[in-house]
Amino acid sequence: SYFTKPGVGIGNVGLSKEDIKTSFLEKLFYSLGRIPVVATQNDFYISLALTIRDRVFRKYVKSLEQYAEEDARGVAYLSAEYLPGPHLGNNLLNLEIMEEIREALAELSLDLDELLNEEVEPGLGNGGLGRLASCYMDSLATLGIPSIAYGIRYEFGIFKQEIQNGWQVESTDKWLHNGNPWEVIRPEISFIVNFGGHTKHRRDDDNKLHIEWFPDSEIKGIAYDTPILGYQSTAIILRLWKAEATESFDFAAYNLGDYYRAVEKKMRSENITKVLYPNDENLSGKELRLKQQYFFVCCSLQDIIRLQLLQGRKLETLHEKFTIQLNDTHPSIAVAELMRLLLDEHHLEWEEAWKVTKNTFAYTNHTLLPEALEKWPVSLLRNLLPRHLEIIYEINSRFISEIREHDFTGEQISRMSLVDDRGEPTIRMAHLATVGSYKVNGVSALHSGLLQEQVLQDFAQLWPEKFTNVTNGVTHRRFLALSNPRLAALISEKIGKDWLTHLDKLKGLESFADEEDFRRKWMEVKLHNKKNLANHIKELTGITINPEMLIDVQVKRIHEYKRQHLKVLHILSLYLRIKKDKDTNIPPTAFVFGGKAAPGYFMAKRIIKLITAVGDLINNDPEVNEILKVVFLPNFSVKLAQLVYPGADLSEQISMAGKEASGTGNMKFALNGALTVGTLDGANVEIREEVGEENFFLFGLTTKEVENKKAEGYHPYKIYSENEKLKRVLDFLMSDELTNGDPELFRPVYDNLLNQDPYLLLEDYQSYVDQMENVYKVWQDPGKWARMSILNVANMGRFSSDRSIRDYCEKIWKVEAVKMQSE
Ligand code: 26M
Repeated sequence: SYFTKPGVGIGNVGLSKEDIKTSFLEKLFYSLGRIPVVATQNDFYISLALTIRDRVFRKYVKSLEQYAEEDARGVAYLSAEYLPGPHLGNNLLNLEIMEEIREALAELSLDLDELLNEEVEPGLGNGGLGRLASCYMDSLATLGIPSIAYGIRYEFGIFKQEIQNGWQVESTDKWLHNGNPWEVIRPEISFIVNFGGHTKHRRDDDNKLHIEWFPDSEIKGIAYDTPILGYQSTAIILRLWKAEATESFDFAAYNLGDYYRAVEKKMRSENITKVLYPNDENLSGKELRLKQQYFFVCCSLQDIIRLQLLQGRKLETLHEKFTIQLNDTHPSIAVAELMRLLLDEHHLEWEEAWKVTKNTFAYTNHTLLPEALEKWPVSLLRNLLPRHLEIIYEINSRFISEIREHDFTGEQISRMSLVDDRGEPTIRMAHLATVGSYKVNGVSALHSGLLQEQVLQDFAQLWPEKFTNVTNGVTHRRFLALSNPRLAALISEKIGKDWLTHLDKLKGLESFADEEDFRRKWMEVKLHNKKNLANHIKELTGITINPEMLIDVQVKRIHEYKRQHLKVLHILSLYLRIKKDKDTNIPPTAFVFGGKAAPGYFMAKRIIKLITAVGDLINNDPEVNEILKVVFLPNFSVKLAQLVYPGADLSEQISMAGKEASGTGNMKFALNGALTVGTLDGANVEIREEVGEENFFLFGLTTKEVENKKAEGYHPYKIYSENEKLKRVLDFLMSDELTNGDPELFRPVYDNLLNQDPYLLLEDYQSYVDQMENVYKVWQDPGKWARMSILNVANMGRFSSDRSIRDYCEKIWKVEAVKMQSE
């Protein structure tokens, strides 16, 4: 081992307080050229981050040796999005040196919490899908699975959200502004990516067909590596690609002496990794988005092939050494790109190349929403990736010949085709991913079932063994141990610390659920977290909330199917009740919302304005504001999430059944002792099964009932006119009190609900309001509430991302953990 070679200096990377203090001051001095008296808080943060990064890299290098020695099979995770959250705290947790560092800094008159607060998190994702990828990295590292994650190093991540005058206002996320101490540039790991041009077909003397792609532009991708550390374990690499112009890009321009044109072209080519696209936006036809996808896929596949060849192995056995997971269809052009690399660059025959390809990829679907299924216009592909379009056509024609042999109807065959030519011809990326993968999975039991019955039903009929489920999970290290240290300590006091690596152990808490003293301590921790949350709410919004209130939270991207506006209707019903009769028995409640709306999503932005308008009305009405408060937390992020979940009493998971693929916030809330009010949607179904139906507030139609309701003809106006109280609530949307005299303000919401209501808010309204009454009844019995809260946490074991990753390893990847030798 490199580590035991004589004469190899590996520096002082000890974990003792004194070692860290020395390294920290050395970083400040030698890496930043500063001494403590003139250093800024950011200098101190960077020095600490670099100190910790050294220790993390040491673990990484060590594990690489081990993987090489065992010649292990590994996973490459391809995702266009990651939301790792702040690195520093998580690394300290996983190195188990949080308290030592706190003391070391205190001895230097520095406050760890202030330094933790300096970190700007990488917002390289939209929401659930990106955060899931990061939870999976945490578990891959913790479990010691040989793996690497690939993505895009967006210079600007998800936009920053401010609320001005109640409306969402977006600005650029300059996350790299203060420097990024966690990444290392790898200039030697770089690949050329081509675009455009045309192909030429020619036959050689043996009549063998050779196809050559003559692209008309090229870009270089450069690797930036960030180590992600597991708990008491090793680190894996997040490898993000940045686009740069190549040296030859400007050759012609320079010859003409047109320096400025050359620089302009350089800037244009570097656009590719400039900015993350917000999803929920109409992306079809967005050329830059397709360029981003192909760019990172092309670099990642070349890198994987490099690793395969470096280890002296043949490409014919690529699938034996690597499996590549496609996180949604965003990287699905990889199917065509791997074929191109194998055929054109490495000269395999079609059959051989196809065998390797379809045994290498596995595909995870994350949504059934028809508007979210990716389709790329054939015309765009022809311009940008002409060779890939040819390959896709060839895959399709072979696939169609294959299914013709089965008993599929003509209608089914055209439904299954990779090409949709009913209107402007497009390529269905989910079909390409399904045909080109050996496994396809959904992200909750319900969602995987629907995937096989609806969106991919013909494929499931053709290849039933290809389809499986892996229910999502979250890392309880970040979302309990790190973000809720008091609850974590209370749990460990009762059942020991094994739960950090085996979340099932939480089950041991069940036997204490009836212990008076334990319940009291449990609720004391919750109250402490609520005070902390209330303080931050005050700081961020100026709104005062009493920490004794029931804190009722809905944080997630704003979307009509998630039904934030159903919550608003409920709040308005309470408001009208109080206005009518001050002596209702509604318990004091703070309603907390958070989440971003895609900048182009009109209705979602209206819903934010609706929430803030209701907040302004209620928070400023002395008749009501002792009982109700409404808060919209701006710029929801991983950092804010870590503050919100521990302080929540009630978790709102109220999407229309059949629409939320899984949800993962639902798991994070329950893990922190919040009770859930929710529908039978996504992973709510499984959460309820685990915690017991008596510990879950259920309401609303089931997926089947939704289908039937729609089939028989749904008439929201009828519900509106027959439910007196609901009618009053809905009409209030048009009242001057709420709209400040602008009748157009909420008319789009009002009209949509009365006439279409595609997500059945009115249908589910009464059952929701009734279930909320039940919530209030239980809330007024603190002993019962505490018991339910403890039982929720005790039964969350299944929703650890460690379990999800074990499932992927067993059901899909056939990859095993590598045991780390201790140093
Ligand atoms: C696009 C256009 C218009 C409206 C919506 C979209 C859109 C919706 C969802 C685009 C992509 C979407 O899916 C990706 C995604 O983030 N899915 C989420 O993945 C999480 C992790 O598996 C799940 O927990 C969430 O339920 C799922 O929504």
